[in-house]
Parts: sequence; structure tokens; C-alpha cells
Amino acid sequence: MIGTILSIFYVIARIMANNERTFIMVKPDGVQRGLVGKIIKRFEAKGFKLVALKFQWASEDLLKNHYADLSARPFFPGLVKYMSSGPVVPMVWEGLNVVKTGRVLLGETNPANSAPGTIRGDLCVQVGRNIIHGSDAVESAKKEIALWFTEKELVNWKPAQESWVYED
Ligand code: IDP
Ligand code: MG
Repeated sequence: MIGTILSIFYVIARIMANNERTFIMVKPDGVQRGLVGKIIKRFEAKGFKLVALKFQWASEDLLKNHYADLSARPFFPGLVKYMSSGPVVPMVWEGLNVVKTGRVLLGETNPANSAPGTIRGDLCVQVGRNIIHGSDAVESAKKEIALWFTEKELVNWKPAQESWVYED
């Protein structure tokens, strides 16, 4: 009896872990350089699930809000100018440890320190033109997802490949 209850809890905990979400965004340089498809492919090929995606030219207000934690940094005005210089591709991806693993797929903030094989390590050179954003924690992911997407824009679906990506 206790064994059954424990195994039910275990299954629920595993399903909840697989539902972690992160906010990923192709920045204006990634869009201008034609890297949108390549970047999406990395997350798709890994086995993560796309939950939301759009194409928009973000306002300075939205970007200032998105990067509010960095507002005191000297590079902040340049960052807002860069991020509002063209359209971006905001996305939500879901999966087991997707926040942390998403950051691994991105590489380091400074592409010079990013390992080959990572998105920033392979596709860009300078910190101020590092082509992609990814949430740094589950809490910030929640905030960023709510900032960029409405609840209705987050699509509930079950990928056909799910049982081949995760153990039963
Ligand atoms: P992250 O994007 O890896 O999370 P953060 O420290 O959150 O890095 O910084 C947000 C963004 O601000 C970076 O991705 C980069 O575009 C920009 N940035 C960070 N540090 C610098 C800097 O020293 N010079 C110019 N831009 C910077
Ligand atoms: Mg950050």
C-alpha cells in the first residue's frame, strides 16, 4: 500500500519535473543574421517541447522591464538600444531541467568563454552581440514568460516523441 502511494508520488513528481519551462529569445542580431531556424533546431533536436513562439519588434519599455535587474549597469542603455534595434523571437520551451540545460545549450554570457558546440560558442563573438537570451533560474523564467506571453499563448500539447525522450 505505502509502496503504491510512494510510486504514485514518484510518477507525479517526475511528470512535474518534465514540465519545467524556460524563456528563450533570439535577439535582433540572431534574427538579422538568419540564425532563427538554427537556434530553434538546437532546442528541438535536444528533445525539448516548444510551448510558445512569436515574432515581434519589442518596445523599449518591455525591454527595460525584461532587463530591470541590470538597470544600474553601465552597459544597460546600449543593451536596450541593441535589443530594440530590430525584431526578436521570444519562445517558451518545456522539459526536464530545461532552465539549467537551456543555459548549457546557450553557453556563457561572453561568447569568448563559451565552449564550441554551444550556441554562443559556435555562432557569435562579442558579449554585446550574443544572439540569444535564456532565463537563469526557474523563478526568473516564470517572470519572463508572464512578461512576454499571455496565458492563452502558451499551448498545451503532447509531442508524439515524448515517450522516446523520457523514461516511462
Ligand atoms: P545572460 O544573457 O547570459 O543571462 P546577463 O548577465 O543577464 O547575461 O546580461 C544580459 C545581457 O546583457 C547579455 O546577454 C548581454 O547581451 C548583455 N551584457 C552583459 N554584460 C555585458 C557587457 O559587459 N557589455 C555589453 N553587454 C553586456
Ligand atoms: Mg541574464
